[in-house]
Amino acid sequence: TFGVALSAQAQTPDLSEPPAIDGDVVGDHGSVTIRMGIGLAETSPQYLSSQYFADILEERSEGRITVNIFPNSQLGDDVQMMEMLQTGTLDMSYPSSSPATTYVEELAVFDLPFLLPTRDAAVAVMNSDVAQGMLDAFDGTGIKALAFSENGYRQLSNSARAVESPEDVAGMDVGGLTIRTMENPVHLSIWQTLGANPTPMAFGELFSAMEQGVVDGQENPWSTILTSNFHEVQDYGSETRHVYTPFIMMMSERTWDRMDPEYQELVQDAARQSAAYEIQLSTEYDDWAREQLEERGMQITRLDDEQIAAFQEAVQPVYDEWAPRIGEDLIEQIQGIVEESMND
Ligand code: TK8
Repeated sequence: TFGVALSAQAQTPDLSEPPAIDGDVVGDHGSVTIRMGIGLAETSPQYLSSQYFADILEERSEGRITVNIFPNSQLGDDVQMMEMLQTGTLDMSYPSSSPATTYVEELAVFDLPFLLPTRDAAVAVMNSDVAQGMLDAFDGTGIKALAFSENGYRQLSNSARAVESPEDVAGMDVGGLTIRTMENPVHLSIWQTLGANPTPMAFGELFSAMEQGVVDGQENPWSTILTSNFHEVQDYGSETRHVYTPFIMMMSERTWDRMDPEYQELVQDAARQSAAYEIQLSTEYDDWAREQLEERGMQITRLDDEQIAAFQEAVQPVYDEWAPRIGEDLIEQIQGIVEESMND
């Protein structure tokens, strides 16, 4: 069961319970303890689905495989934890795809703004052979990439002013917003193109940077903004949905290689099942989190199609710069999957 701290209770909608754990009990191949570091809080879909992952492993190994989850970036941020997987000082992590482009460059396709217009399209892309091929491309880096799930649609927040247009980001007379970005060159390009002053920064440092005014704002899905209490230091939100970011569930290759093939198959199955559950939770959380943020005083600007179109037009130079570097063929493949999913 998912005990969430009472104080956090108010931050958790009545979410769907995870699917019942079915599947055979695996053979006895010894005891395995997995240390898993994640970036988000215990109330996040990322944590709740990681707990489900742990429950599947524990139940189907009769307690021989246990997973200890360390949330809130307490073991480090996405970049640091991926390095810890490579050296084997951490067994699992769950970063966004964006900082992982240093290992698999093709992942940067997910950072192209407005590429994935609907969640159905995003899920179709993550489940596609070309995306699964990106997970396979981690082989040999020291990281075993197990499954994609949903970080979600990124929304802009800031402490300076309401934003409903690219001009509001650039602040024609008062200067551009300073925006923290993930450590990813396409995100830097997006906010530079919009006239902001982007600053790459680890997620774990972001709250205090906003509290001290080092940055005006950041961009993350509503559920992350809520569960990380960003509304305490951010007065304005804008429903830009400018990028859909996946999470990638990862294991150290050293941990993976030490496990019996039957345990490896169980870990792979559990990763896929918990990733599917995470996408369901993240979907349920999204609108509810935005309402909670408004109740907690955040002034959220909803953008109409025309205002979104103005942002899409303003960031076109990002495609001009990055399409050749990411690969026109890959982008066309992804756009083909998007169109197919929209026609279903
Ligand atoms: C959490 C991060 C976070 C990401 C970011 O580990 O860095 O802004 O969106 O969710 O992966």
